[in-house]
Amino acid sequence: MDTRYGAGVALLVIDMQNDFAAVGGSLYVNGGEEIVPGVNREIAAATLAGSPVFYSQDWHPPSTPHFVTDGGIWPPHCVRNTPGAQMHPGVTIAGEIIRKGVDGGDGYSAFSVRDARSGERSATVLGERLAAHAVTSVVVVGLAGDYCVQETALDARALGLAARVPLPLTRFVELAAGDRERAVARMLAAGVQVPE
Ligand code: VGL
Repeated sequence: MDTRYGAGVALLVIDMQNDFAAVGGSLYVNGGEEIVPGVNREIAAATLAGSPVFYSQDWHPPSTPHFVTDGGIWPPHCVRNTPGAQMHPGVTIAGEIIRKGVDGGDGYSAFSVRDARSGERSATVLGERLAAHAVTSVVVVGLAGDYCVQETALDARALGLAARVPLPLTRFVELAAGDRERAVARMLAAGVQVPE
């Protein structure tokens, strides 16, 4: 990856959890485990250059309108305190873990959570953490490219940050055929760099 880390740049590692990244996970994203070595190299490069690394962790209650069992669209996944919610054991942890989806919100973006019932948005601590580090540019890797990675990158742009999503370091759910292309197009339109 030709990303240059250093002052003002942060690495965001999105939802590298067993339910998404491990074969057999309840919302396994095809090929999720394949990106672990590359993500670790990125974490090492960021750390070496002094860039902060932040991790998001989906952390749902057992019952949430996000799940198909309660009116949502997703199989139950990343239920707090279960093995599926734990980080993939292969991923190096070298920074703060920020939980999302904690109170029944959807938790797609690492920056903000939307309550499925009221539609109300609330911010996670990520925005303030980045501001405290004077971050102006983020690299977003992890899962999944058409959901949490995309929403995080779009929120970063909305906050005025430069954002980059290296495609080799994500994988896509592709709930519907073409979701990958649509996600890439939407990110490009928002000014996200999406290198192949
Ligand atoms: C995600 C679907 C549902 C993700 C989370 O991490 O991209 N996808 N919840």
